[in-house]
Amino acid sequence: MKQSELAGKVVYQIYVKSFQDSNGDGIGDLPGVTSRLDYLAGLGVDYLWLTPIYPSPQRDNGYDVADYRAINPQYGTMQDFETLCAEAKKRGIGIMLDMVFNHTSTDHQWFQKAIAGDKTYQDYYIWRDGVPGAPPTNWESKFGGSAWQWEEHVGKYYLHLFDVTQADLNWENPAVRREVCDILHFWRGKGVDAFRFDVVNLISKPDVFEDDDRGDGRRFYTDGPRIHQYLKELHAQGFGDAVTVGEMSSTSLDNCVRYTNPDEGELSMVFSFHHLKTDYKNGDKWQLEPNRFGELKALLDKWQLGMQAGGGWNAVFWCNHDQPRPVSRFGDEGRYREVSAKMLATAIHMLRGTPYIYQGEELGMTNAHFTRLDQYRDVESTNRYHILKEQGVPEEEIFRILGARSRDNGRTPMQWTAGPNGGFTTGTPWLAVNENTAAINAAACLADPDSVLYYYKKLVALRKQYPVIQVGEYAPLMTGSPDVYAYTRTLGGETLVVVCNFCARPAAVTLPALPGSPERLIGSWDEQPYAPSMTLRPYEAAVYRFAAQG
Ligand code: TEU
Ligand code: CA
Repeated sequence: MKQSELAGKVVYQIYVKSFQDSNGDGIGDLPGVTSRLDYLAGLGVDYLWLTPIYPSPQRDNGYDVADYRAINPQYGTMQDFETLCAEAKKRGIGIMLDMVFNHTSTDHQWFQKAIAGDKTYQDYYIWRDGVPGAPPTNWESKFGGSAWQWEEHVGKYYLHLFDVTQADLNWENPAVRREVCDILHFWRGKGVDAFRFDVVNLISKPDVFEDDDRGDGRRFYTDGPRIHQYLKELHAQGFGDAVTVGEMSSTSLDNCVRYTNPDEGELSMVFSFHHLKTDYKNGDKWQLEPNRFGELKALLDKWQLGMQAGGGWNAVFWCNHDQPRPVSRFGDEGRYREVSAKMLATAIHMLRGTPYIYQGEELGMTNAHFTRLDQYRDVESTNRYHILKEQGVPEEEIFRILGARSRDNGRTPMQWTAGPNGGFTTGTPWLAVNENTAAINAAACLADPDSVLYYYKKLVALRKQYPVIQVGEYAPLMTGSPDVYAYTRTLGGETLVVVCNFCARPAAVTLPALPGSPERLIGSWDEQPYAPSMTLRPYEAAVYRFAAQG
């Protein structure tokens, strides 16, 4: 799809396991998604990104794939999937599938054949000699511990950048790359024309594996030596017309321009995460620090300007199934919850790029605030609990850290109603529903014309209505402000001025003195007229449109 078309699209991300349970087993499923299509169509979104729906031991909730061409029976049948696709299509909505090709589950038949001695399938993975207790390199798994696991049947170590049950695939092997293409063609044959590629910039490993004397090894395999070659191959194999988004772990702007400039023939767009690490201390997710707002703004500006100058294309977002809830992280959970949710949405949805809405974000859902280990399900979080415990961190501090950073914050079930389990399930939910579903739920939002939900609906509609939002030039404003993120979008003689007060106190702003009297397209508070000097209320966002003169 061309960037000019992508510019008018909005993607809604569904964490299937937590979206809607249809059969009372406490686990979200595909018929559940189908039952909510009218709600999703009401938002005006164009694609539904489904997190992995394939057979999996669920060690990493589906990002440990055991069969790429089937449906996890917990989520339903292939018929359920085909029904979902057909029903979504009737509503003008496409399905985006999540493709996890950096690794497979060790339950996958490829890995099982490898450890049974099949040399063909051993070459599907990454093995290195060593002796038990002495891994080939000091690389660390992103889920903690060594990135190498000794496999006694093979008598070698295998690489796992994530969980020990997620064995990295050997993309140097043409047979692996052929398998990937076959899998994509299989789903294309089902009418799927959009794909998310999980940590795709990690698939190209270095020719030589060596210890990292200044990090966890990521500098050797991130945006690796043959990554652009592999993505070009995929594109040439008939996926150039599909909508493709690459999740880029610890990537660089230069690479992301190359990944997404249409002239390169690689991907449609990318997720980068630098703007979601400005509350990390020393780059460590598990060391809490107040959000460095100046750094956040500078990163948003850098990536908007850099991708714009390079002809690249950003997916623009605050959250997904790996991130805490933005209202809790960057906004306010209390008095200004709805206002701050609207402000955060405005900041993203007026940007140059394709916006992503993560389930529940449109309701202003918040973090879970779990206080016991048995409430957590995320392997990264439970691993981290034990690591912090072994480091002697007090239990109370551990739960403060997990409460702020755990991926389970974004995975608590969708809050549909104020009723039992938020209307997500009639059974026992696999992960507890946030108790505040009593007040924060879709039913309440649908009944309130001033709700966060209708604000998102309007943002989506504005993108479709105004080319200046889709393809207008981005330029920063007020870059030195400690409280306000502001920018313009211009197209022809038309200018949007976007201002967002990220603070719980009023903020004075100095804005361009442009000719004409603008209309306010949207705002998180009731309207105030535009003036070059004005004061924004707490968490106030507003978008003013100056029409072309003459
Ligand atoms: O995430 C990549 C990844 O690194 C995330 O796990 C995130 O950066 C990290 O949790 C932040 O601490 C993708 C998927 O989105 C994630 O759910 C999977 O667990 C991971 O890859 C492995 O497939
Ligand atoms: Ca179910």
